[in-house]
Amino acid sequence: MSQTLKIALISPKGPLYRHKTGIFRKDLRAAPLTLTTLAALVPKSMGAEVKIYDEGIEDLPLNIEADLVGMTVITGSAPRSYELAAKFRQEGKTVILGGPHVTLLPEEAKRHADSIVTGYAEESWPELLRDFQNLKLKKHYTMSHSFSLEKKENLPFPRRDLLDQKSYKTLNTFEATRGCIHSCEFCVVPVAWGRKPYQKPIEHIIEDIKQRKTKQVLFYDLNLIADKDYAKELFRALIPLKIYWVGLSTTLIGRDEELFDLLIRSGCKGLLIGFESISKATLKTTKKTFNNPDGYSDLIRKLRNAGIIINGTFVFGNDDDSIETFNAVRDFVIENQIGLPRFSILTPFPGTALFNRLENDNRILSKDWSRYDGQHVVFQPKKMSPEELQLGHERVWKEVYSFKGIGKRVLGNFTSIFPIVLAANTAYRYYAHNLSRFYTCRGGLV
Ligand code: B12
Ligand code: SF4
Repeated sequence: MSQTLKIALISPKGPLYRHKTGIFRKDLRAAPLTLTTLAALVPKSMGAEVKIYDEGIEDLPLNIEADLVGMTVITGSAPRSYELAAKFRQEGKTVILGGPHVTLLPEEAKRHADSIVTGYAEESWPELLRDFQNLKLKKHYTMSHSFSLEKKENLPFPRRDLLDQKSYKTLNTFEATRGCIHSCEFCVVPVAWGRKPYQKPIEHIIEDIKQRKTKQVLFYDLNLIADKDYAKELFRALIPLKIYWVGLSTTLIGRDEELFDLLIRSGCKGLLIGFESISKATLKTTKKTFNNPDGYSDLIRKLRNAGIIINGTFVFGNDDDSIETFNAVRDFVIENQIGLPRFSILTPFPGTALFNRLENDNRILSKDWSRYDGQHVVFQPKKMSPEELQLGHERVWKEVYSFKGIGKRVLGNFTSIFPIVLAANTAYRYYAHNLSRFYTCRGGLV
């Protein structure tokens, strides 16, 4: 080992999210917080040199100078992560793997690493680094039951200074909370991290935003309103900053007037909302029954009237979906003028209740994790063939992002961030029309 400990933190590319030919154009690339957070957690007393590599924006150098390599792994990037891990280990580097996929499948990940970290790593990562320096590295570090984001000593501000600023649309990404209180059948969140919201002290988030001197904020929290009281407090604290922000919420945002009012006053201009389906039967199967399709149009209108752009997400391939579902969802999205709709193919991420159900029914067709990216069919659908699902999904993307489709939708979204909406629509149009080029196999099928 060199005298100064050298740490390389890498986010390996997935099939859709890759350098140069990647499908996520710069307009859709906001800086992830994973590696900047890990970099900030390296104890200063170690005097380590830390470098960050995001393979989604740059090719990795042929020779990375590092004693220890930490990689973040999501399911779609697992094969690439394991390939890189083998190369680095051959070169004598110590490889640590962490992230959602490692948390879901620790035994698999262990086979490819010197050590793994499961769960959130605010406490375990510094412990691992100290053990490494003392030549006492353990095989597995995990999040303790008492883990909390409330302990200020665990929360240095992310090292955004280590990122290549030019390659991202914005570095101003933040998170106030992690986790979720719901348990939708397809979701990795309750399985990986438990049904619990982890919350940072509000003054900590406000200080981070202030230090960035930014007026435009993107929250990565998977469900910012999981705990409504906390959300109200956060929104109240955002009001004096006079920023505008975008983030993620559930459809429940429309059902609490005080929360909704504070949301608008806090500067919210865009929300990603998982509508998932317009069928009650499907929502029942997926255990997302708090979504009520009868109320979707009213909610969408309410948000649009408040000047909030909706990034509405829909999933195809549930057991009640048939080939009629594609046109029904397409028409719903266009008629309701959803500003930025997104579609994915139902993906049974390993470890989820959905994966277990399909596995028990012998309906998993592929365990090539690189295809677990929401755009490939990896299971046998019930009311259509895998090919019909793949092609129907691709067709909806194209029709919703045709010039006519964009025109009809954005007409209802003349808000203060209209130029951003237009740019994002253009980026999604590119995505829609190039999707098939990014399939990892012929026609996107197994
Ligand atoms: C930014 C983001 C992206 C970015 C960048 C992806 C990346 N590689 O980071 C983009 C937009 C490209 C993206 C794409 C996709 N994403 Co995404 N994304 C996120 C998001 C919103 C934020 C990540 C983040 O910054 N989190 C904050 C940091 C601090 O938390 P963290 O990443 O969990 O890291 C902590 C721990 O997990 C741990 N840790 C993580 N990695 C490591 C590594 C080491 C070495 C150690 C020690 C610890 C450690 O330590 C950190 C501190 O506690 C998360 C959701 C979320 N809020 O986490 C989804 C998430 C990671 N994405 C997800 C998915 C499904 C996707 C897509 C498939 C979506 C789609 N249909 O297109 C694609 C996949 C693209 C591909 N494979 O090619 C899932 C992953 C599930 C899975 N099993 O794979 C998540 C968890 C969201 C969800 N709904 O469940 N995504
Ligand atoms: S509400 Fe969203 S984040 Fe929460 S469990 Fe359901 S899909 Fe996952």
